[in-house]
Amino acid sequence: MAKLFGQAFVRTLEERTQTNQTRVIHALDIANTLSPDAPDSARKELIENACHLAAAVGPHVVAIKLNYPLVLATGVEVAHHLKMVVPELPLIADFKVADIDNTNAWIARHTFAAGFDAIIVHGFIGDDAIQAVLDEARSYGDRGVILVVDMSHPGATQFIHPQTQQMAQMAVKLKVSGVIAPGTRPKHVSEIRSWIGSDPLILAPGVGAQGGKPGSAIAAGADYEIIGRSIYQAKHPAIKAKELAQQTFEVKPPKRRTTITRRDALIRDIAMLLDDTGAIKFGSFTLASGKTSPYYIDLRVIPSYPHAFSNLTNLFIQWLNEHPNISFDRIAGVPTAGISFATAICNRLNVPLLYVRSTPKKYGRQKRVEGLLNSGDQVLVVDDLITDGGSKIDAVKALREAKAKVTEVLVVVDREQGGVEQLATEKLNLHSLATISCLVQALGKEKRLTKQEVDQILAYISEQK
Ligand code: NUP
Repeated sequence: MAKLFGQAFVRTLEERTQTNQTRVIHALDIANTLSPDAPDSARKELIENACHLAAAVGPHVVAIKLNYPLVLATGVEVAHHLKMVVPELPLIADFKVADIDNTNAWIARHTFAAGFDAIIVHGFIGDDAIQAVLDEARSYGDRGVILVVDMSHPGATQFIHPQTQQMAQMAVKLKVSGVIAPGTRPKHVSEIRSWIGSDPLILAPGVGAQGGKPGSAIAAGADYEIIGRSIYQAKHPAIKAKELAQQTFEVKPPKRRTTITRRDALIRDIAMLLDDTGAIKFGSFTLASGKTSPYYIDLRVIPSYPHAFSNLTNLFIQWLNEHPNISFDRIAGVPTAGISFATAICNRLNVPLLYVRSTPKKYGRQKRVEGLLNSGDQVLVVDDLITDGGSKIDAVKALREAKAKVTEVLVVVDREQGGVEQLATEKLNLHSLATISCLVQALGKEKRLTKQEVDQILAYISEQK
């Protein structure tokens, strides 16, 4: 798959979609009400208001978009102030860049240097002038570039819309991070999706104040809806943002070819994360059984890498969101590694945590399940790895004795050594973020393992089955 510009930016949006359950980008256009004659004090106040609003709506949006009036009124340093208050929120500069290559490069430089994560550029200026921005995006550590291929206002149908298809094709050729499509015309959003394929993001403004219905652009194939006035002019912007987040998230987006590529992307991300942290190692290792293995996995190191740990938690949550049929009241961690993963997931999802001791407490009521469990609670069991499933079955037995209902077990890596079959004997379904063979193949694709190594390890894995 072609690598799009602004991978980190795109990933952050995708992760926030899952963790915060929203597909809203807030257009923080609050300077639209400031008179150009306003005194300096009003401009300072504007920065404070912008920060205040961003912090309030932050949990319900994936990113913040800033427009010209705000930046003209406050200076480009508004980005820096926002980064201090909401560092987790990507900032998009809606500058609709539309100049010659040299000037565009300078606009992009100033924008990225100020801290913006992505910039919006007009498509009609042609590929050389867009390429100048892409070059800057790359030299500033791969920032995002979003191309306007259509717009949401009525006049867009005069000159822009007739050229949309060609601009969409150029967007694919240039591998931009995403495109702007009209939230006021969902039919055109689906057309644009069919032209650009599954990879580039679609950001659709025009929802709310301009007449677009919340969720309708998402239903037509957009990834995000850009919403301004409906939020910042609301009596309670955070409540309104939350409501819009729900409306955009509960919509079922049309099936994209990405179901496959997203799965592949998830496996690739896990593979890279395990490789980067040394949680997976390749070579020749002597196992406790005395046998040698060409790989060794120890996921207990991951929590010592806070960034990787947080990313792995996001991947767990992404997986859970993609499997809504797996419902649970509580999550139980299996000692020892499973407890740290279960804790992180519960914390993010606001779900009660349990954990299961490997041996009963020596005093008191000899409990094995720690935490609050009601009889009949549906419990999801989480662990790092599964080999043959022994420790999972043991934990499930303890949970069932404590009157929990347990049918689902989720692990990061399935070593494919009979875990699925063993668990099935206890009426348990095993789910894994990745199997060992998928991880090895992904590392081969990423050139972290040679073809010969991949073949050798895959042969070993199938011998173990
Ligand atoms: O086609 C476009 N339509 C549009 O509204 C492209 C845009 N970038 N926008 C911007 O999205 C617009 O300038 C404003 O910042 C935001 C929509 O705000 P609102 O209509 O929800 O208040």
